[in-house]
Amino acid sequence: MNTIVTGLQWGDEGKGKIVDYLTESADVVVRGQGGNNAGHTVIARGTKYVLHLLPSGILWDGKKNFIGNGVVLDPIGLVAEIEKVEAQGVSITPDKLFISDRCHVVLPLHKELDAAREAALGDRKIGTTKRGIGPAYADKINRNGLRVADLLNEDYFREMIAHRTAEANEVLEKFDLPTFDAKQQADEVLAAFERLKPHVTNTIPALHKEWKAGSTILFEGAQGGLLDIDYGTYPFVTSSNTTSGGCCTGTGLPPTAIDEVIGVCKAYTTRVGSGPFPSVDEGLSQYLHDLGREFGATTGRARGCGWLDAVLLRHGCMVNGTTGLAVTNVDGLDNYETLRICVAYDIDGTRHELPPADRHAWDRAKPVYEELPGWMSDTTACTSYDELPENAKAYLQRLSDLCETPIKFIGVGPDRAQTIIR
Ligand code: 2SA
Ligand code: GDP
Ligand code: MG
Repeated sequence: MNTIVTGLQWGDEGKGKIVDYLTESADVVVRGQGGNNAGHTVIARGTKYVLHLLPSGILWDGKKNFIGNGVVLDPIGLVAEIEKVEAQGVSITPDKLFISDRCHVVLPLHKELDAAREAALGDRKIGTTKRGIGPAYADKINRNGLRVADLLNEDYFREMIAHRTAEANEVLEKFDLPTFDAKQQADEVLAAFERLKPHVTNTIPALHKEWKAGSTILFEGAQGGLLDIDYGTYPFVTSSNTTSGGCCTGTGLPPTAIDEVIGVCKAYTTRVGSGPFPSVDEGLSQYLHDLGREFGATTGRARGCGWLDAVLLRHGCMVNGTTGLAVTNVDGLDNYETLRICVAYDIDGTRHELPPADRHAWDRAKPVYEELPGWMSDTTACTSYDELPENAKAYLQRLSDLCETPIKFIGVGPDRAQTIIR
């Protein structure tokens, strides 16, 4: 069985934990989009790991991890991440981590351009992670990007980075921002790349070989469906296809290689960065932040929190072809008396069961809520569905009905062991 694990909300649904859980029975874990904007938290053997570019399977011995062609790769960031994870006792060897030679490279100048654009947008900023993701994907689409294969050809890389730096400097000068020295930038990127070189390969035939040999492959999605460049809350999205299709274009494994699509959602909704969030709720945000929860795994930003939004989940299940749900953070609602689920939006008096395309309509979208009684008890020690309180089961059943998708996993705590299978 080859399975995609994808986020159904605005990221941070707990994909890292679910992927880590499923890795036990997988041979291969592969990332196909995004970059080190991602922050996937895994708590294994009592240690907390936050992974950005490394697939979550890296924490296991004997598993192969692939960074596929659709990922934008920051060599300096990846080396820092490898060093951090190695300092936590995980070895990262060329038989464990494979990097596609087709990945586009995130350069230091991309990060600066990302920050410059955000500053220029002022109130209309996207709220990016400032990891250079947008500018790197823009260069890719503009056919102006540099790929990992280009890093293997040092002279060519230096020549191209000189052109790209001159272009970027023109923009940066306009904003009175520090400009880049092409040589220094190339030196830094190439120095970092030395650590990565033994991992670089043509991952496409390597993945096909695994597929044909019957290996179990897990696709690790990053960000979430509502941040998808096509299906998300444009323009407040990331720059890749975060939905299941992106797993194919980003790895070279075709749709026929996929057996299951697990959509991960929290039992409530969170969002970092700007953009529409109809079911946001101040009281719930405060409650969860007071519990020390919902801070960004990459930037530490406080995430806005709100009620479960079935409009978004319905759309996400449709676009992803979700075959099963993983509902995480059920324990986050343990002590809330009355819970709400947004079942539709009221936009100018019309009921909408799916999200609108018109960016201005979002400002007028009023959530239509259903109320359900909370369970007011601790679920964190529950190990089976039957052990869950009746009101928790009713809440989950309603969620499943609204999405027309069965629930296969339930998270009642951050630890790998706090996962209930249905
Ligand atoms: P970008 O940096 O160009 O991809 O930002 C564009 C939008 O995508 C959102 N985005 C994310 N949302 C949730 N989690 C992400 N990863 C980190 C985490 C975020 C953090 O796991 O917590 O630490 O702040 C992630 N990455 C990108 C971003 O907020 C913009 O709305
Ligand atoms: P990802 O980006 O989708 O992998 O999610 P993040 O790691 O950014 O954010 C999810 C947060 O929820 C992390 O702090 C996880 O440790 C935590 N988490 C995941 N599942 C559960 C759960 O079922 N209960 C609790 N309490 N925390 C969870
Ligand atoms: Mg995250």
